[in-house]
Amino acid sequence: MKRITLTLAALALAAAAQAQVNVQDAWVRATVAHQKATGAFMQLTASSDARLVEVRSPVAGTVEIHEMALVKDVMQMRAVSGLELPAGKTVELKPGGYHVMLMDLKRQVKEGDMVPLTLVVQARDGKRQMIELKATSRALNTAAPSGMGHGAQGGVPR
Ligand SMILES: [Cu+2]
Repeated sequence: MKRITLTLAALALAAAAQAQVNVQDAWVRATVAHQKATGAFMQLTASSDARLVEVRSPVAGTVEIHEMALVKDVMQMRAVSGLELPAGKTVELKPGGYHVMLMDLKRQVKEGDMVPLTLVVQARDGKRQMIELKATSRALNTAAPSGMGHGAQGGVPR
């Protein structure tokens, strides 16, 4: 019993030292059958400087953080090693901008599905925390990122 109490106290201390990251409006673009990749989008606001370094999801074999970049006059997406979350600033992941790329999808993501995502956020001091959330799947008629060239394989991760 004593050991459990101590562990809880240690966890509480660790939590207090971490940046609070507020996640809003997390959603995933619904897919059609056999589609192998899709995007996840959200707004992130960190209470102190932090960096999104990794995203995991059980629906995808590979998850990357992507940016859009103009390569030879063509907008392409490419993987980045992380996304800065400056203190107090809302960073928007949206179609046509930064996004979480869910690749090697294990199943179709249907409209209305709740897609589990784990965000790994690193604070300035190197401490990492995991944020578990569920993103709602939405079917949108806006232009899909898949319509653009995909530079993830050829891109140089920073
Ligand atoms: Cu992408």
